[in-house]
Amino acid sequence: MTSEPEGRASYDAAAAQQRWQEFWAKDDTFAPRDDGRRERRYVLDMFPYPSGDLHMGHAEAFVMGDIIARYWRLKGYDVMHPIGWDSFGLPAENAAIARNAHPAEWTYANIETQARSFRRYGLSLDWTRRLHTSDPEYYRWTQWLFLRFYEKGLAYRRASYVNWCPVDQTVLANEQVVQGACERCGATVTKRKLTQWYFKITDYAQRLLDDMSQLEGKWPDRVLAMQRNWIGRSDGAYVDFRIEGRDEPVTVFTTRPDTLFGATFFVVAPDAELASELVDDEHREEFEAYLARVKQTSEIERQSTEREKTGVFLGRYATNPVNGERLPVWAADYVLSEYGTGAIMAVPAHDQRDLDFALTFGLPVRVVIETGLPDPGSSGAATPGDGTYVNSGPLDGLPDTSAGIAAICAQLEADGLGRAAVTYRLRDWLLSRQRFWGCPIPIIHCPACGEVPVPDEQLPVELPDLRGAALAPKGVSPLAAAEDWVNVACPHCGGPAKRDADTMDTFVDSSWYFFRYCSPGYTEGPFDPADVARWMPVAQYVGGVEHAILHLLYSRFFTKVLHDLGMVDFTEPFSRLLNQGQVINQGKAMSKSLNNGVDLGEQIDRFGVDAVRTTVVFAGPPEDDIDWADVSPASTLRFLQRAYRLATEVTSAFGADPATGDLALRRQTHKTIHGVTEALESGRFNVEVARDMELVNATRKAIDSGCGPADPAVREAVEALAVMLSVVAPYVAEEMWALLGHAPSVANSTWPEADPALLVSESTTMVVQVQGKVRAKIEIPTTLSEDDAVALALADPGVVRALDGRAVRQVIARLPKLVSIVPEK
Ligand code: ANZ
Ligand code: ZN
Repeated sequence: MTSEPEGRASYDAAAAQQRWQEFWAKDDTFAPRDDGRRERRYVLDMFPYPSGDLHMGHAEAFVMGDIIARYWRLKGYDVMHPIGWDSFGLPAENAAIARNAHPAEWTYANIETQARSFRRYGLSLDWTRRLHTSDPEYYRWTQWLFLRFYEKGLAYRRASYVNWCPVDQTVLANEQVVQGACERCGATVTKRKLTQWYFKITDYAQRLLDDMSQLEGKWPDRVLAMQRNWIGRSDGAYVDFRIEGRDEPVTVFTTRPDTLFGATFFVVAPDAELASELVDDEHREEFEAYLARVKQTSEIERQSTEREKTGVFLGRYATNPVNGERLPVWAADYVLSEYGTGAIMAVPAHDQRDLDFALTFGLPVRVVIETGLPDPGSSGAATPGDGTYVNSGPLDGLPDTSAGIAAICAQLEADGLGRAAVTYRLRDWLLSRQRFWGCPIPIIHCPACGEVPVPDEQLPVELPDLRGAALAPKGVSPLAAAEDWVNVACPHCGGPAKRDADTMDTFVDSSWYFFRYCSPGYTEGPFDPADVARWMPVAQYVGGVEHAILHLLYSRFFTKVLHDLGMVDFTEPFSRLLNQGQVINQGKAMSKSLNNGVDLGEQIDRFGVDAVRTTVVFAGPPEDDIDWADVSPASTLRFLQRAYRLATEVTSAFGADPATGDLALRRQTHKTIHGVTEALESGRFNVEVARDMELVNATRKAIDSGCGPADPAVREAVEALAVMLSVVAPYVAEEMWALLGHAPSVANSTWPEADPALLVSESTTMVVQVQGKVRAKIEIPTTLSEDDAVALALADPGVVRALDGRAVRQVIARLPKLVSIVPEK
């Protein structure tokens, strides 16, 4: 398309944005009615963090949710599409330290900036439900929920080695350690032994797996796969080993109990209590030195198969329960303290990690499964697969692994030496943080009574007013140093006690916010169960794949606990999930160092909100990444201007009957409605834009060289366009709607319906047979009458030749596809 001719009407994006933002705000256009007259649907965008102004990533994520919300509203659903902020967290605290301010100042200023930008971006949000997790009236309920978890034994404290970020001076969950580094600041993470709070999510491991059946086909497959891997169910057995000189047996977890006869040594995690307990005096010094090194090593490194194996002999022996063999006990860091039981039987012939270790330290390798592959001891390659049992006592001769496992488990069980078992990779959720800007943990530590929950009626435990240097990281929570705040009377005995000075991981705040949206002002609980029952589960959740694991897993866990508390009657919070792609530039993620950032505000200033939104949507399916170097907001803007101009040209009267209009254009209009509806239903939002473009072109042609602007078919086309476009480009659509004579707003109109009669294709190929042989193929209008069709067939030269002067005895017409002619003999 060429550029716009001078002097034609065009829409003023900035003025339209101003006008309609004001209208939508005043009219509360996007607040749900909640009157039960329409089916309810809850559309949720992932919780924004107030890090700064909106960026291109937000532009993509939020337009996808907005399309769904607007489309459903037009389809007649009562849509709830709320907004709020996940407003606790470290960046605010670090900014506050740097500026000698309170984290709230930075946080709430950023929220205001983002809120303005969300409004400008034309999102159909319900602002009446707005919440912030750092508001005391919100975190009161985060604390209340914590206490319910605590009462159920699902929140508990224990000492263990935890990931420690030396820069942020706080513990990190395993999930927040990325390749051995702190997810936030990049510092190398080390281990510290600390007493921390955990949520017992492991109690829900199996349900988190099982309930995924509800999400199959509704969540992206890759997200389900990531959840499944993270939970990591492993089927195997526990086997008890005697350790010489120790009364208690030590249990190992193995997925291959059938290789028990091939165990040649025994390994415990160096950082497990057991290792320090087992090591004899002769090896203690060496062991302590090794343990110190292990603590500097991240769990990811420890699991790397590339790394050379390290370890220390502990001077002790275990006894193989099935054959009484003496197995040397080692400590080695490839065994993790927090998985299984923290101890293993090593079967080097059939486990690569064990083989690498055996070859490094000269330990024996014994094959107990003959696989036909080269001997592991000499090849260096373990043979983990199926084969024939050898050297395995009662297992010898069994046909396969599952028979072997069943047999050995039965025997172990009969002898009281083991049992079939399931373990999970999933660990309990470490939720305490030694930082200020988070939700305080509502527990009081009393020297006499121990842990005492803060009584419900004393919630919220509000943060004290600390700012600037008082927040600087010092290894313990800044709250611990706030004397006035931390020292309290024990609610139980009245004696001097101290508040728990840690705050909660912000993932706790965001694990239940979607419930609060259903009744944001509720004061009797975190939410009104009746409101939640009406609106939830969320019909459509939209957000980035970076939340594929933790946020979703934690939200699913919270939902199940709320279910068990009798507060909700469903077990999965999000019925459908859409992961939008990312916006990149010149093939790479946008970054300061590459200087390839695209500023959303600047794009909007240049092209207007509608053009930016439409460009994002048109670039490809929502799941795909968009390279901003490959798209053209300028040409998108020209398309929107062409659409707008159509609305300025319609001259037929408001309400003119389209049935009297141009048939070809009507067909195009209804084909477009049909195609766009299908595209939106199947999440191919880019296709809607392409179809709308075709209809704009067809309407243009109809006005310029066809039926002209007064034809009611033109009005019908432009009205349909305005409604359809409104989900993507709401401002220009509102302008068009007004130009067409409608009262505001197009958001309150209804989605157009395609007339099936206008969807049949306009022409088709009719086959003409003479005596069963095809003699002609004729292009005919699908609506051609039978008489006309038969006349056309009989006049066709090929048919005339085939008849060769014979009279016609019979004509069978199956229109519009076939006319079959039977001549006289
Ligand atoms: C003996 C054996 C023989 C094993 C064999 C495997 C193959 P997944 O599948 O990941 O659950 N293991 C158990 N606890 C461990 C820990 N704390 N740290 C490191 N490794 C541990 O892995 C289970 C297998 O990993 C277990 O089965 C154990 O090695 C090892 F031919 O036991 B196996
Ligand atoms: Zn007390």
